[in-house]
Amino acid sequence: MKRVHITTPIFYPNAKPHLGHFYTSILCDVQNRYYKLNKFNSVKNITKFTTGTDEHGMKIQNAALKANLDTQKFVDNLSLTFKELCSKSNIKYDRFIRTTDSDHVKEVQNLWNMCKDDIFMGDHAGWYSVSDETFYPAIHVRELINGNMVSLDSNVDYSNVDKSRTFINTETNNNVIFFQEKNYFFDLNKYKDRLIDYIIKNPDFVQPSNYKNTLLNTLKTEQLTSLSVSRPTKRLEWAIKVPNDSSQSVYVWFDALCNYLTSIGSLNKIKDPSSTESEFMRNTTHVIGKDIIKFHCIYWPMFLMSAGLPLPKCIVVHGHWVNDGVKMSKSLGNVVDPLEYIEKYGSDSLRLAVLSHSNLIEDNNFSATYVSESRNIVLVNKLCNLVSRTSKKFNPRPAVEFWQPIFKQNQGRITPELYESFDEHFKESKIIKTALKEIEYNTDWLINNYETSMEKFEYQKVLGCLMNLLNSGNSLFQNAEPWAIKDKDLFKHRDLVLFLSLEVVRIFCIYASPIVPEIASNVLKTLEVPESETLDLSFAKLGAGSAYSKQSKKGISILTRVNDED
Ligand code: ME8
Repeated sequence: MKRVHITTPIFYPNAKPHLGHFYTSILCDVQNRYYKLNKFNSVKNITKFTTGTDEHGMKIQNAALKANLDTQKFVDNLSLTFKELCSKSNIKYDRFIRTTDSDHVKEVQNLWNMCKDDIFMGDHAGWYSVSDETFYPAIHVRELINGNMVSLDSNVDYSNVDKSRTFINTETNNNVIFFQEKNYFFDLNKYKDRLIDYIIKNPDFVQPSNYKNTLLNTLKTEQLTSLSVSRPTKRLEWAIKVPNDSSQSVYVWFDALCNYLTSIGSLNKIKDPSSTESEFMRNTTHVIGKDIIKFHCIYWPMFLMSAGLPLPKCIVVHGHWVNDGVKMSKSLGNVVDPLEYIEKYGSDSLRLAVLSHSNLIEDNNFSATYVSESRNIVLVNKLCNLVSRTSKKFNPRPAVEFWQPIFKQNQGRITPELYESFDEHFKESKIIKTALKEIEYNTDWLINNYETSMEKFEYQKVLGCLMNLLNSGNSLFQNAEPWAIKDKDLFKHRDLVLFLSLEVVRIFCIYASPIVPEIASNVLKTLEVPESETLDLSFAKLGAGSAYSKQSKKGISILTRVNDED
């Protein structure tokens, strides 16, 4: 038995969620559902999947002010829109954490106390981006003068400049403001070498490796300054107070990162290496966008080292969804609303669309056609149509179960003897042989690679193979024309075609169930696949499980096309 913890970032509820939030959440939901499947090696997993909203900080405080709403009311309303996205997208979390939850407030203060030896008070002057909730060094700051980006002048005191002047940072192009104040600092430098060493010794800690290499390079070449981990309460009221010093409020990122601990349980329990809570933490996979690497791959492990808490198993990073090359973001307003697509095409179609057209390394461009094709071509034409075709009335009723023991005896392998035995029955076994080779090739690939690919979040590869499998089932049916077989001697031929088509559908649905859970479950129910077999990969082989072909005059209809114009 293994305990597994999967997390999305907790999102800022300063606006409604968009496709980027949907994407990270789907990557996690698929991973969580995958871990719930029984594997070939029969390791049972207990999973915990957490998501939520990051509700403190200046960004939220300002957004509530702008909306002229009480801050608590403001976050209550927007947090609900993130929950709604989960329920409408079939994202099944175990806990939706809000940083305003009372247990979390207590654990943030606990974490602060555990890190206390590395926290000190100091004077701070620097450029802060409220939008990114982070300080930027002066070399990454420019003043916007008549549309031109002008470097700062080291001889100028920027602490008292006119409020109408505009400064931006060159990393995210968001506005920055100069602050001079007393803050608590965390000593990052103390853990730098230990972190570099850890990342080198644990090559999968940050994945995929392109992000790890850039991170290591940054860590090795750039000077780390101490991190400011508090703000004066008079400037930041909407925050958790520093223990024993209410004049200072905890920095929103220190607060937010701690959610990953709170959602497991109390910090004191996590600290005990023999506890189940500690096991969850050691087996945590954080999934994040590349915009927040620094916080998760530098600050977070350092806070944990300082507190004497276990590090997560890995941090999986993905690229951004972009619109005309620019990152989709709430502040720019260039976003795609996932609910619009879910309402029109269904959640499975959007899940399938984003996962078929993305990988972790690159940025991805969204197109509405992806969703329409996922629904109309893949789910309706290829999957449900095959179910419908196999269920259209055949006379006499097909005895597809005749073939099941034969495949079972051969453990789903197509031996030369089995080919021979087909030849006894079939005039045209070439079609069957071709289809069998393809089906066997693809199921072999899944048996050997599904687990590794899923665990590396290479969903696109898995989908590629599943599509090939589905295509081979459709070609077999189309080419063999079982509906046209009227010769009694060839009924076994006809039933083998039906059997193999059903097997393709059944195997496809078991493997695809984490990605398109709703349709996979509907199809498997229609085929009367016993529930115990739907969640177990050992049944996802030719002849290894049971499926029943119901017959109806028109064929069973599970899903219909959506007209793009509607
Ligand atoms: O950063 N493409 O919250 P946030 C892909 N509260 N993913 C995107 C995206 C895009 N265009 N835009 C956003 C925060 N995301 C903090 C996190 S965690 C302790 C605190 C996704 O609302 C992606 O996962 O700005 C990104 O990292 C995250 O949303 C940022 O969400």
